[in-house]
Amino acid sequence: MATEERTKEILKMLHTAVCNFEEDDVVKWSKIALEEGVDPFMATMEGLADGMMEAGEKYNKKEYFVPELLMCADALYAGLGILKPAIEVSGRKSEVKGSIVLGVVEGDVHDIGKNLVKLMFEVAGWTVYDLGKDVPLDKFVEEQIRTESNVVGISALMTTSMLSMPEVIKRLRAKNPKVRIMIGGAPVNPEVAEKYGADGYAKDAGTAVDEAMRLLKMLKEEELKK
Ligand code: B1M
Repeated sequence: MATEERTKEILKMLHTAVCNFEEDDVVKWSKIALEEGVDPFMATMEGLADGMMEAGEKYNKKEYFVPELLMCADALYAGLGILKPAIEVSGRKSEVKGSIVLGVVEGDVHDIGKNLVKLMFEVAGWTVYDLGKDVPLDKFVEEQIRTESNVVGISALMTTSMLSMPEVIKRLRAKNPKVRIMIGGAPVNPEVAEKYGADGYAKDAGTAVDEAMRLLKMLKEEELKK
């Protein structure tokens, strides 16, 4: 079991390797993290995902451009390939197993965060219908009807693409007033979620499943009242 100091060092190495798009190093440090007993979810979020955040800051400062970001994303996914099975093994299975339609809204190709959210639902034993990225608005509605999922999760990473969220929510409700809708992504916050008429919001992958469980509970309680 790694000491606190060693854990910090491993997280830092993962962070730096993603940010410097050193895929081989990401693989190496992901394996070390597992060998030394670092929590794989922590390694993913506080190592890999944090490294991606720093890459974003470099992009803001014009030190990085789109090609560098893509190489950072490749490095992150190389690490996730190693850590994901361990997260699945260590994951807590929730008692309530719902199903969720998940996707990144039209006009937006940022899917790293959505994929981490998906991973957490899978780990918790949910059935995930992943629509991917740049999803046409009606596709969310069609997939919810096809799969009869209780929850729909919509992700957006841009202040421009998030503007489509209220329209998706409106169309989903028009077809199925009972569906529960949660939204997330960097430009989204609880106030935006309320303004857009979503039922729920999660700040990150670590809290997304709990929020969906809250929505399911709400739905069940409403049904019992009838
Ligand atoms: Co670009 N991009 N990008 N990008 N990119 C941003 C989002 C940006 C903020 C960078 C910046 O300018 N500072 C900016 C958007 C500005 C705005 O808001 N208007 C931007 C831009 C402008 C662009 C392009 C237009 C650039 C160009 O081409 N000139 C272009 C857009 C293309 C398009 O979508 N149409 C573009 C392209 C790209 C890449 C393809 C190169 C790449 C994406 C690769 C991929 O995803 N496969 C990329 C990246 C990597 C970023 C940044 C640097 C990092 C995003 C990321 O992966 N973060 C980003 C800057 C930033 O965010 N700081 C930026 C790591 C990830 C783990 O976090 O996605 O926030 P995040 O997910 C979190 C939470 O948000 C939450 O949980 C996740 C995990 O904890 N969450 C949910 C997410 N979805 C959720 C759903 C939920 C609940 C929680 O429930 C349903």
